[in-house]
Amino acid sequence: MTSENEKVALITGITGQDGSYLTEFLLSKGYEVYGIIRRSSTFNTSRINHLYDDKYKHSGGKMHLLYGDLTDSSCLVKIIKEVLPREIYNLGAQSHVKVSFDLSEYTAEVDAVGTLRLLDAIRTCGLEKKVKFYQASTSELYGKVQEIPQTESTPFYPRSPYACAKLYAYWIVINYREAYDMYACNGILFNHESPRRGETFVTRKITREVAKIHLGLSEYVVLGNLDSKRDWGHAKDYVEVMWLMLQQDAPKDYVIASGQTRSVREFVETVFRYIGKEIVWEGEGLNEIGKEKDTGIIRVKVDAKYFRPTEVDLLLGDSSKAQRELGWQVKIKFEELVKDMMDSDIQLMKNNPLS
Ligand code: NDP
Ligand code: GDR
Repeated sequence: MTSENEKVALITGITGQDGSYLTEFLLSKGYEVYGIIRRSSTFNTSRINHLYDDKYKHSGGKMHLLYGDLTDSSCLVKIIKEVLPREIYNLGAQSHVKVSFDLSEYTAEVDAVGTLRLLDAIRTCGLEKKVKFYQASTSELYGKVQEIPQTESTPFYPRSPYACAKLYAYWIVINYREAYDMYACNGILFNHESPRRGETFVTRKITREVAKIHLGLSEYVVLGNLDSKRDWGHAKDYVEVMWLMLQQDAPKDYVIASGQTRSVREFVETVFRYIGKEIVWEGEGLNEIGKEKDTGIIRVKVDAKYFRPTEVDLLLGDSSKAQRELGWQVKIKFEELVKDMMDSDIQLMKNNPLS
């Protein structure tokens, strides 16, 4: 398909939140972008349909989609041989931490062995000296708190099957870099959100449900652990640094974070404030019920079914290495992130109340 063009990228997970923003970013830089999509019984390209020249015919433009799966080595070899990418971004994953406790083996297959399969596919095609490889590593690797803030040298202590699988991926990337002199690096990204965030992650769940409450379409939101703290940034900022990591003289691993941490409870409060309501927390213990201040109406309920067997209590990243060496910094602040998500979900619920 392609040959000497330097600007050819292959993305696994192109249909996901990050895949869609990264594709937009790479297309704006003049790249030809190839994405691996999974066969699905329902459409799974809603985040990227607008990137075709003809979005109705799904054709034209510089984005091309190929069927494949990280559990299928032969398809990975075939795709890499056909596309001859210069950059590969491995974003594909079973990315839900809570779900990984139910789908532990599958999560390992995709997130751990899938990464190995992709690296081996590059070698099978003889492209290990030509391809630059980005691995979507994660702050979940830090797990149980060892040190705050977390940096590239903070010890890992994974707390879920997802994190254990990603830990394998992290190390196999480093091993292949050292063993085969590959340009391969890990972006240790902290939580990043957006209006395109999957609906079952906590921020999007909150903004969707509160948008419904705001429009009178729903009465309350049901959540799990309100006490865990996350370092939340905007996905648009974070995909840019994936590309930056592949434009350096040497491959390295970087922490990417906003440098601020907030609890889930604080996220809820910020969102309610945005629609002009204040929540007070009443009850006992760690995870109280939240009532609207003036009316006393219960808008937030806590259900143990959303708790995880082992939780990651506190994430706060220090990305000074990336700031120093890549010139990267956060552009979109927390309040803007909340506004972006809320405005988008209010509009979505107005247009389609049954979403
Ligand atoms: P999403 O869940 O939105 O997207 C995951 C993508 O992976 C989807 O395109 C999905 O396809 C694809 N995928 C799932 N299973 C397979 C498989 N077996 N073979 C090929 N593709 C598969 O995740 P995000 O965009 O939020 O995250 C991107 C990556 O970054 C993930 O690896 C995630 O673990 C990691 N990460 C994310 C962070 C975040 O805060 N968002 C932080 C740190 C790391 P489909 O659409 O068909 O389901
Ligand atoms: P996380 O994101 O596990 O950090 O993984 P998620 O939004 O799922 O959870 C964040 C925190 O919120 C608590 N929580 C709830 N979570 C969900 N999903 N649903 C709820 O109802 C709820 N109530 C409270 C959780 O217990 C947790 O403490 C994300 C994913 O994108 C990973 O792929 C990525 O690697 C990490 O971020 C960095």
